[in-house]
Amino acid sequence: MSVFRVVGGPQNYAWGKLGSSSAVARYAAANDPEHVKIDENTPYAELWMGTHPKVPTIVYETGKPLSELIAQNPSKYLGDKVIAKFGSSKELPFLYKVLSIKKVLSIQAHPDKKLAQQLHASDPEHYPDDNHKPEMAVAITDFEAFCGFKPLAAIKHELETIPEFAELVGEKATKDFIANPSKENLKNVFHRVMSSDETFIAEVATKLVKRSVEEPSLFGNELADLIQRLNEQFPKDVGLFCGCLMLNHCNLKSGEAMFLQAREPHAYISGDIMECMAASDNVIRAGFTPKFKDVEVLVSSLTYSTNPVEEQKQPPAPFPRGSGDAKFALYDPPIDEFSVLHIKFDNAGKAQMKGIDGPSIVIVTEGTGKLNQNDENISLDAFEGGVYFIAPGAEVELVNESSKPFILYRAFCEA
Ligand code: 9C2
Ligand code: ZN
Repeated sequence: MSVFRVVGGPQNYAWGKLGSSSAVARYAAANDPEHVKIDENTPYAELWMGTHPKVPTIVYETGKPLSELIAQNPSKYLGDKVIAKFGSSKELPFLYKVLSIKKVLSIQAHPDKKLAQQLHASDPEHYPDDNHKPEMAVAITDFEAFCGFKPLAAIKHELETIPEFAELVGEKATKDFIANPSKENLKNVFHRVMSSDETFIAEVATKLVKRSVEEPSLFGNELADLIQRLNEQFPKDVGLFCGCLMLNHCNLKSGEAMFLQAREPHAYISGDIMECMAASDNVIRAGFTPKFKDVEVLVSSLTYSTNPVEEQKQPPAPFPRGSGDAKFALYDPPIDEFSVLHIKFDNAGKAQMKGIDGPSIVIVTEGTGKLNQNDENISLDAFEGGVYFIAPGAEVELVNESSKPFILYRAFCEA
């Protein structure tokens, strides 16, 4: 069979939305009602779909790992080009997720391949694999995030006008940056913030929050709100400085996407997204987190580039291999491991997708319909939360029998 149902696994990180308010919980429970009973007091943060050993996706019919099935016939399930390019005959090159975000995630960056190999060799407990993790977020709902450092001029302005920022950074580093707002001095400022003593951070953060309440216009009102909101989630945290003051704050509407290369700082703040990444779980964390922080590695590994938010967005492109009554939008970032295709029916109808030369995973995020592979007489019920594997080359027909929207997101790798 070249198209079949699979089951991913939820992750209950503390920042996830609670119980059935989380799309992750609803999708996971709908796709695997026998094993996932929603607990309304538990956060459901991420739904993983892929072959990463931490949460392996299972073939619904057999209850066995997808990677085991792939290993039995790698050419059929990955395709020879993907095997040759990525060197595995049982693992998917990408990891695909749904995220439902209630509280800010850790401020973080991900390693490139070289650093991932070093980190995994020296500290496998915190760096569970040796792969890089470039990633793309496609907004399902309104979505808010930190992405990349603010322009140097903006950081200079904040150091000049927000006394608590200058106080934390210290006189010399502040002066040096103001005199010469360079990459090197940005690294220095970031290092000063990240390596400050916790008691001192808490003291200065308390004053910063107070100032944001009393003089919001000094920050720009939106930033003052953000500081107060995130201070409620993580009181007096260093993230108020290294995140709110140093990183771009961006808002995406449903259908907008952003792509993050390795070694770029970011944190997701709120909303539901599809997230696709190279198959890795390597995270180097800085703030807003109870998890392990690795300040020295983080400071030494970032690129310190200051790209405008607009340049980090990944605009959708047409998908000429799709036809019929659905609208297709392709998010194809400059990376080999993955692309994401958004497929949307507004009304009843049929649509066709030609074969893709690599493996795919597709999830239904809204509505019901059919997923057909007509050469093999396969016709699967498609429902909200349903997840399916599509082998290389398989043509797929989608059917929306109702007049309600039917929406799917397909991640794939084509070498
Ligand atoms: O799973 C993040 C989740 O590591 N988002 O954040 O729980 O480690 O703080 P925490 C990861 C997610 O795929 C991601 O990279 N930017
Ligand atoms: Zn990330």
